[in-house]
Amino acid sequence: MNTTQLNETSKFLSYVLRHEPQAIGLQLDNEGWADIESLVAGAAKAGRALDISLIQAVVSSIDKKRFSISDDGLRIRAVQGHSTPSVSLQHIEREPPEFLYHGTATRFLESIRQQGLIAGSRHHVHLSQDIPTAIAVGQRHGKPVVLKIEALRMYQKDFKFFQAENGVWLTNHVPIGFIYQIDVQSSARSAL
Ligand code: HQG
Repeated sequence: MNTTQLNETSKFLSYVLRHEPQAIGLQLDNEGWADIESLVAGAAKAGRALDISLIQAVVSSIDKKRFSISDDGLRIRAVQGHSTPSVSLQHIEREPPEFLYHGTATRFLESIRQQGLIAGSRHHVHLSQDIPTAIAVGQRHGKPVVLKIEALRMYQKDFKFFQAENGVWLTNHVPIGFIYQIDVQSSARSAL
């Protein structure tokens, strides 16, 4: 199994386990679990050779822990990042640290200034625990920019925070008053 094969399989699993299970006739329960046998059968019908050893290799090789397999080994799910309406994962609600970070791209800033951070097509706004992770997330969209979020102050004002199994922090909406843009080089912060 080479890295390309693992990455491609990971993308395919993200697609069907987070966004479009119906593309291969797969059912997810509302906690996001899919039967591995049905996943393999659905993938085969769609012309993709997938087997349990490849799935296990992807699950254990990805440092971000995107997926988890049930204790009985029969089911798999994505631990966060869903957009499909068939899933409503009950994430653990938690008190966040004082600050969390959101990586985005400069082209979104104007709209974020108007609306704050919104979940868009996903179920939550995703927040990172550290700046390097936020930079990597932002780079996926263009020229990265890191926003510093006053998470604890939000929590004290009754905004809910959740933590996915892989450590990613989630919330429903971040109003503009809790967001600062930080200059990653000098770590100075300014109002957005
Ligand atoms: C932006 C990855 C305009 C938001 C990562 C982001 C993450 C706005 C984009 C996970 C906005 C949505 C999620 C507003 C937010 N106006 N744009 N008001 N509010 N945005 O991909 O956070 O690799 O849905 O800044 O590790 O980039 O998939 O979310 O740029 O945890 O496992 O709208 O995906 O994990 O983009 O990434 P996304 P994200 P995986």
